[in-house]
Amino acid sequence: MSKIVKIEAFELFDSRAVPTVGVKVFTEKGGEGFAIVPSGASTGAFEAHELRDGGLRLGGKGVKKAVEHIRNLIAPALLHHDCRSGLETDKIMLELDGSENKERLGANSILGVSIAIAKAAASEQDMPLYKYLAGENKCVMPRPMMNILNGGAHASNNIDIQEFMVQPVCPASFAESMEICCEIYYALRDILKKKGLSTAVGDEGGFAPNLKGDEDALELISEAIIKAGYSTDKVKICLDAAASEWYLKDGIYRMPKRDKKYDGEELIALWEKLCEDYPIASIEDGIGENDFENFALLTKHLGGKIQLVGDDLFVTNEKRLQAGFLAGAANAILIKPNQIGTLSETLSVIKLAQENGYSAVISHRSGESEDTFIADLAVGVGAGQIKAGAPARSERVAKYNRLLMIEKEL
Ligand code: 2PG
Ligand code: MG
Repeated sequence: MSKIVKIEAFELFDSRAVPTVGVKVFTEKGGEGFAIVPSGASTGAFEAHELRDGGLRLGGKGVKKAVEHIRNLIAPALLHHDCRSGLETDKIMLELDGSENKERLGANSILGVSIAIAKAAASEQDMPLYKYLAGENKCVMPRPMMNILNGGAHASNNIDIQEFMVQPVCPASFAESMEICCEIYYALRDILKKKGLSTAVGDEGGFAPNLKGDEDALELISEAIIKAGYSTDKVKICLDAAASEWYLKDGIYRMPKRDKKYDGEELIALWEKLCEDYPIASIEDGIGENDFENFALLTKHLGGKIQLVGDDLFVTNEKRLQAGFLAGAANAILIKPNQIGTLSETLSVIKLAQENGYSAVISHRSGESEDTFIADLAVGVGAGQIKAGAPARSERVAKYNRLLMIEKEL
C-alpha cells in the first residue's frame, strides 16, 4: 500500500495546437507519474465525453473546467487512497462522475488521473511501466502499423481514406520493423518528389499529396515498398477508412472529397476489389459506426483473409464489443484509452477481445503529445500491434523510440 499524496492538473497543448489535460500524481513512497491526454479529430459518436470549455477562448476547446474538476473534485476524493489499486481509484472516479458517458467530470479529466496513477505506482516500485501493466502476463513487442500517407479528416488534400499504413509481416524485431518502415517512408518521399507532388505531411506525419484518386495512393505505396527493396509478401498495406465520417443517411455513404456515393454493398465491393488489386492486410472502419449489419457482411466477405478493425464501431467499449461478437462484426478492435476514459476499463476490454479471438491494436490519436504511454501499454498487454503514426513528427516518433528502448530492456 502506498498513498496518493498530491494530484496536480494543467491545461497543456497537443500536436495540433489544441488544449489538453496534463496530470501529475505523487505518492507517499516517492512515486511520480505524469500523463498528457490525447484527443481525436475523427471521433466516434459513442466515445466517452471529452469536456471542453466552449465559448470564444481557444475556439471553445479550452480544458480549464476539466482541470478544475481534477483539482476540486477528483483530487480530494483520491487523496490517501492506494496508488497501486487502479481498479479502486478508477471506480471512485466513475462513482464521482455518476453519468453514463463521463459527461460530468469529462473522460479527459478522468483518464489523465487514471494513467498518471499507474505511472506513479510503477515509478515508486522502480518498475518499468510496461511490466507494471503486464502484471503476471508476458510482455510482447508489437508490430507497427506505420502511417505513411494521410487523407480524410487528417489532411487538407483530396484523399478520402484517412490513413494508409505499412506493416512488416514477420519482422525479426521491433528495430527491424522500424528500419523497414523508415526506408519505405524515404522511398515514398522520393517518388512524390520526382512526380512533383507535395511532401508536406498531415496530422499523423504521413505525406498528404493531392492525387488522382485513393487508388493512386495504394499504387504509390506499393511502388515505395518495392523501391525500398522489399516484396509485398514481406510488407503489407493497412488502411483506416474512418467510414463513419462518410455516412450520410438511409444507408448511403458519401466520400466528401471526391463526392462519390456508395451504399453498404457497394462499399463492401470496393474493399473487396482493393484487396484483390493491392497487398492489403487490414482495414479499419471500412463501414460506419452505426452499421453493424454491413460491418458483419464485410466480415463475412473479407474476415477470413484480412484483419477488419473496429474503431468508431467499438470505441474501446465492452458493450459495443459484445455487440460486435453477436453480430459477427470485425475481427479486431482498435484500443484508444481516451475513447473509454479509464485505464481499468481499457485493460478489461483488451482482455475481453483477446479471450474471444479478436486482435487488439493499440492506437494513438491524431492529437498527441510527448506522452509515450501507449508504447508501454502495447507491450504490457501483449497486443501484438500498435499504430502510432508516421516515423516523423516527434509526438509520433516518441512512441516508436520508447518501443526501441523497451526492446533493448527485454
Ligand atoms: C483513428 C484515429 C487515430 P483520430 O481514426 O484511428 O489514427 O484518428 O484520433 O482523429 O480519431
Ligand atoms: Mg480509426
